[in-house]
Amino acid sequence: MDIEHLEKLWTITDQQKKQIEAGYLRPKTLGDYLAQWAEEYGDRTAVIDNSTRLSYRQLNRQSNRLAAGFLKAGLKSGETAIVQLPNSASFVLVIFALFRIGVVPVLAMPAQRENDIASLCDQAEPSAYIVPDRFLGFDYVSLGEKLQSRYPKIRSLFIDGASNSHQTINTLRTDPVPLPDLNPFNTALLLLSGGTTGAPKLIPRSHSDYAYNFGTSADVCELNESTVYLAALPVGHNFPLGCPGILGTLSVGGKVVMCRTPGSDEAFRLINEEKVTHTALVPPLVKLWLSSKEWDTTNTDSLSLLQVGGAKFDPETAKRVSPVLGCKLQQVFGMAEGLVCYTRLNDSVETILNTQGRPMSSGDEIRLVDGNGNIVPDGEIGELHTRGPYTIRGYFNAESHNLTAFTKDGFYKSGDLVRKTPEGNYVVEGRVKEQINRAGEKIAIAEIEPLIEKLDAIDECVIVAVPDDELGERSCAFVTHKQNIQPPTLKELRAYLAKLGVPRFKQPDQLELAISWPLTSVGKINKKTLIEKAQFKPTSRRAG
Ligand code: OOB
Repeated sequence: MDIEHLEKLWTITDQQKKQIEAGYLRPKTLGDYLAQWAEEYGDRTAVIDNSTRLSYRQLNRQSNRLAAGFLKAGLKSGETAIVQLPNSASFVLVIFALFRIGVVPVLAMPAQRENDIASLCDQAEPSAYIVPDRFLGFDYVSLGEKLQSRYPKIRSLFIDGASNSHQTINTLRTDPVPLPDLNPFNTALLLLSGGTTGAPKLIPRSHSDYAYNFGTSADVCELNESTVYLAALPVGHNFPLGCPGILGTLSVGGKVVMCRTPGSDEAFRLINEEKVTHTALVPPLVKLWLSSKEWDTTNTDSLSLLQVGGAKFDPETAKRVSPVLGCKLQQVFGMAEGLVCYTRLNDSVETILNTQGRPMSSGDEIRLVDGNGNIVPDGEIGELHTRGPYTIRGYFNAESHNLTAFTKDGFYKSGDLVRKTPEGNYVVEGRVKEQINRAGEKIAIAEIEPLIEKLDAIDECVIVAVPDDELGERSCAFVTHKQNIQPPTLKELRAYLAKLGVPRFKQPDQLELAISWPLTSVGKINKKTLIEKAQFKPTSRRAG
């Protein structure tokens, strides 16, 4: 690759230069990739949902027409737009249209509510917000209007579906116009972090690093033209989007099948009807699918690979995947910040059941360090720090946070406690972050505790992650309360949080009253003791 030539065209950082020279990053935008796929795969089906079936050519053409519509509606290159769409063909059209005009989509999850989106608005200052009219009974137009009145910078609310008062994705499309020339090394999309302390941070992924992410993932997972990928997890998440997910499948000419919810009823039906070969799940969903198999006789024989990641997958459940679902298992340990580890399809059963695999790229660097930042001896547990061609060097608009989230030499401090096996695979043992991984969805404890402490009756609140058979981890709020005020019940607490716009998954699953806090020898609250207590009383004040 001739760097001098590229530098004449675009601004390129020194790190990017190194990655280009090493052959990892290519000077091509995501919009250009779609145009190339349309050339190569033409009339093959690219994506289907319950009402739409788009060929590669149609996807390319319609996203060009939507790009023109967005420009006409006033969106400008360099702006951001929050995209909160469920799994649908529209999602793919919308993100490619935005990629093409250099408007950066912030990929929000359908389950997020006012508080979460407000925090994204604070960070990204979006010019547009793109929502469905309704999804799973929830009215997103009202949510959009509320946010628009709170954030006047949001000039347009675009609706996927029907609307009298706002522009819709369907009516927006118009004749193609010349599109801006974009730097492929610039940010193409903003993913949401799992959240460490406080609200999720925004993760800037460039056209070229994301293309490397899904392209290499597609290689490692051995996808090809006959791959039929079921998008069951919410597609704004890095796992179903680019590991290899939707984009990896499209890059090889496969077919993407959109599943609106990840439950087994819809998923099994689609696997059968569309002869799905690949899909990705978080561990709690695997358990649900496995138990559904006991009574659901829908034929799922076409499934050849189930990817499982996002949270620790226990080896006992892992063992049941192949016999019950009749497919191979792949463990995936990844993060929206970049690094993705996979077990390989031809690894031994031992490795696949008991490890979370190894990095997908020879350019990935991993250090396991102790509390002082020193590298731990081989085989011992340390915090995983990583750097590589597709791992970010900083969050979006978060300068002060970046000083602590990355090392001086550019490694991302993942907060995961990991050990390396003699064969070179990684096993996730825990994490140093204050975070709950509830069925793969990450809850930043520091975001919820202060909200609960605002209640008159509550003195102090400490939330802990409690191991849970169904969810992997559930959240338990311990509270000390003021003597003469009746503390809330779990139901009341949840209703209060819901009113503040906290989505259900972030509301505590369990509430326990404490009189005083158990302390460690250095005087910190002993969370281990709290977790044990919460486990000991698993049903005391849990909601049904
Ligand atoms: C994926 O991405 P995020 O950004 O939602 O969450 C990343 C965090 C990791 O730092 C780790 O704490 C946890 O989720 N995690 C796992 C895991 N995979 C992710 N913990 C244990 N075992 C695993 N297999 O979750 C994500 C991104 C790309 C692909 C897959 C998952």
